[in-house]
Amino acid sequence: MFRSYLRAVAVPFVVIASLSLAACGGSAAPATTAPASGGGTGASAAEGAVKATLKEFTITLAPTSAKAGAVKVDATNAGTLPHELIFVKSDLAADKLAVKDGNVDMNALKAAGTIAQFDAGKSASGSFTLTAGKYVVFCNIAGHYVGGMRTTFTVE
Ligand SMILES: [Cu+2]
Repeated sequence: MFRSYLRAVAVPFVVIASLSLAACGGSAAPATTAPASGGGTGASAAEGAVKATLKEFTITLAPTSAKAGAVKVDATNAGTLPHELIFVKSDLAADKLAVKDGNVDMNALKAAGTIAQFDAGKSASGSFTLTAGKYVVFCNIAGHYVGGMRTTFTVE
């Protein structure tokens, strides 16, 4: 009488315990999703394009030269203010253009290419036909050229 009572209680307990153990073991850890890796430099700019990075107050061109003919310029505004990009053919050093009222005096100069003012965080591009020679490249928004937004570019 006592033995059969024990068995009647014990057996269901063991079955339940092993079931819940199995349930625990069966729960798989959530799959970890590896973040997609950056994978290096990614898509490169269009072949032959010059990359221009504008900010306060520098202009960085890469590369700093191109073959004569059609030159595509992809400009990125990495700064906090609107900027523009002007190419002028000149043998002068980047900081030697005539300045009037804080800006490059464009009266005596002819732009070989211009990317009109565009906002911070944006990109803009232009395709210019450039002949061989030296160029000064700058931003002519008030005070920006004087502030340092100027560099040189060579067309071979
Ligand atoms: Cu500027």
